[in-house]
Amino acid sequence: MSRNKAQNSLHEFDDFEREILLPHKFSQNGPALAIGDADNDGLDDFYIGGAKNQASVLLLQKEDGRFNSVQQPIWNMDKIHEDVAADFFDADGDGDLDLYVVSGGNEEEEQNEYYRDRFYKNTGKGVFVRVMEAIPENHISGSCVTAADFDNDGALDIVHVNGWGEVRDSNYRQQSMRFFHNTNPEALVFEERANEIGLDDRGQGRGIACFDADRDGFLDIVINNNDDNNIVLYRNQTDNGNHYLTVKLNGTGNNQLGVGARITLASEKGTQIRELGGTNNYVSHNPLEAHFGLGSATTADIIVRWPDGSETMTSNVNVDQLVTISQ
Ligand SMILES: [Ca+2]
Ligand SMILES: [Ca+2]
Ligand SMILES: [Ca+2]
Ligand SMILES: [Ca+2]
Repeated sequence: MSRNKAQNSLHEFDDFEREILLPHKFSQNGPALAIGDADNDGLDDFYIGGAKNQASVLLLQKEDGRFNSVQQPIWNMDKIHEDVAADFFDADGDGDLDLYVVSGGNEEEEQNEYYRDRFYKNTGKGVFVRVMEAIPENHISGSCVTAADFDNDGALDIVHVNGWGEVRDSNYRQQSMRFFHNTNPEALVFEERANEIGLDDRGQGRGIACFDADRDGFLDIVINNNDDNNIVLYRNQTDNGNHYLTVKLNGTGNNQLGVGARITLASEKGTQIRELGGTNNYVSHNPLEAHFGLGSATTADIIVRWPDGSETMTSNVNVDQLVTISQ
């Protein structure tokens, strides 16, 4: 133990104080990881969350394939939190990826400020500011998160499940899972509606995937819990008449599913972006297809920017279908 401690003495957080048989030091970064083109230069970047008292880091990719570590003051300010999951998504529809980070762990009493999630708005070019008033206040130890448009109104909503169960004297499952409905993207207003719409799972979440299980045009949710109710499926029964498009890609070469592609869709609902395959809903993943809610729009134009930089444009696509776009 003492040898390991000496080898890692440069690091502030010492795994070996807590888990003395660990062969390597694991706990400074992650498990939160989000992948996306944060600065809109065509190259994918990484956000890697920090463990408790470790600042998270934004790694911006350079032309030569190396990454610059961007230590913005905001990440340092929030290092008290233990980042468990993160998702890049364009919350306000302004064409850049914003960021939601889940705070979790079990090192503080339940309901502690330490467990409060954070929302960061991208001000352009990968510079983020924290906008806490955008999301409903919650102090639940969380795990998985994903953003998707569950009511097909063109605005991305957030679904988010609990992290821990009962540990020592704390019961971290005082509340059911969260659903933050994006009611005003331009003004960044999310409202908590989970109980109202029947999302009541209180499990110890380990995985979440949002996909249209029955292909009725509305995204369903499957949750994997480290618990008795280990698989929970919520079927979306919304019937509001809003239209949608689901896009799959057929790339050339080895990357046939188009992992890393950015899909931009323009309709009368405005312009929306998705990045394919870069999601990490904690230990889970959405399917390799992009779902767009379109409101009353009946056609859309789609631009795919493939990972090699080439583009494919498809115009006047009829809504309410799954389309496959080939490179
Ligand atoms: Ca980039
Ligand atoms: Ca944005
Ligand atoms: Ca929505
Ligand atoms: Ca469905």
